[in-house]
Amino acid sequence: MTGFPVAQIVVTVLGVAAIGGVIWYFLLSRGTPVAAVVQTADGPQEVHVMVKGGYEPDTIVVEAGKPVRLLFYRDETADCSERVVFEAFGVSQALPAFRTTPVEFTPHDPGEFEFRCGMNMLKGRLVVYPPGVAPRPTDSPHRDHA
Ligand SMILES: [Cu+2]
Repeated sequence: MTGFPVAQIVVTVLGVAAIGGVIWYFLLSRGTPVAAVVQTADGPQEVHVMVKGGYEPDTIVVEAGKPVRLLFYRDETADCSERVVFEAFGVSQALPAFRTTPVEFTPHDPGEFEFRCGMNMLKGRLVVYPPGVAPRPTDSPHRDHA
């Protein structure tokens, strides 16, 4: 359920990377979701997630063994999205409407972990890759849209 074109996400990612002067990468996973990670200087892997009838991106790719800070901006008042749950990490966090709420934890083991709303309707995936084994960046984000 992506609301805006990939090109716009790329522009945003480039802008964030330029502003932060940080290492960044993004990739496409199974067609639609785009996960952008910014490795901040002080450690946490930061990812901004828009919450509006779903999660965007709905696939987030991070490195194992390093702290993760997910910044959820909930752009709606619909009850469905008022809580985000990462069961594997013991997280059940309320997300006030029209605010950014950080969710922080450290994934120690590689794997794929679901996250969801409190009602188990909206879903996303956290993909944790082994330390130092970054996924290959996608050459062209438009490749799958030809
Ligand atoms: Cu829900």
